[in-house]
Amino acid sequence: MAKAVLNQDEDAQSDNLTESWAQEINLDEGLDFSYPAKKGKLKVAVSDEGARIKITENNGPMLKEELISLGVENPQEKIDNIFDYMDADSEARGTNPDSEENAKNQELSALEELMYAANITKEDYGKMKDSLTIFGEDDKININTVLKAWLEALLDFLLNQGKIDASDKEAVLTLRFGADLIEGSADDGFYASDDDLLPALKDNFRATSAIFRIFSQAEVGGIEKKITCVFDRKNGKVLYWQE
Ligand SMILES: [Ca+2]
Ligand SMILES: [Ca+2]
Ligand SMILES: [Ca+2]
Repeated sequence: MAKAVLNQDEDAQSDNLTESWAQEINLDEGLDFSYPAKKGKLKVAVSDEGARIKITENNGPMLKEELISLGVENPQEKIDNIFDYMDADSEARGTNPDSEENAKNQELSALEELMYAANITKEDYGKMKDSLTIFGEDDKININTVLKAWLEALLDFLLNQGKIDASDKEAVLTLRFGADLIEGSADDGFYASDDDLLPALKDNFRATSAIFRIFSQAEVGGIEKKITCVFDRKNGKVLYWQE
């Protein structure tokens, strides 16, 4: 059902929160498609994987900003630990000699594998898991679906680097969240296509997404089943499946 909604998407130039896939769904909670079926209940929630930051070396500096705003302690060290776990070599970067211990030295195949990286605690993972991803056709984030807190952090990062100025930041936030600057209110807007993005934002942001996370929860005869899958709409491939 969720796949069908995604495949019927009305606008190829933009994926944003006014569209059917998100419209019927509260991005935080998911929509309850609970129907009083004879014996079961079903709940489906779709979220945009492109609203998350992809864990790549390129995105390292932005990841650090994100970890800081998520309240992860020693963010630079944790990022070093994560990249050491993934990078092909066995040389510890940073100051922690244990950083390469038991490293996979390959790309992650599931986000949960972050917990195997040196010094990444369950608590760290809990803070990071809803904001990061290992999926994405490139390193860019969908400016139309990213949460306000993350968008602000990323814009501040670009501001500090001198890539944008304060009025650029204000213009982006006003476009996305309206004059009230409140996320989720009636005056929120979106970018209709990549062409509308400031040139300085195009390295980090896009207006569309290819990859979505679908969470479904079914209850039949008192037995509950939860499935999370990550789905690439472009090629119809399931990238991740967890029951
Ligand atoms: Ca390394
Ligand atoms: Ca390594
Ligand atoms: Ca608003």
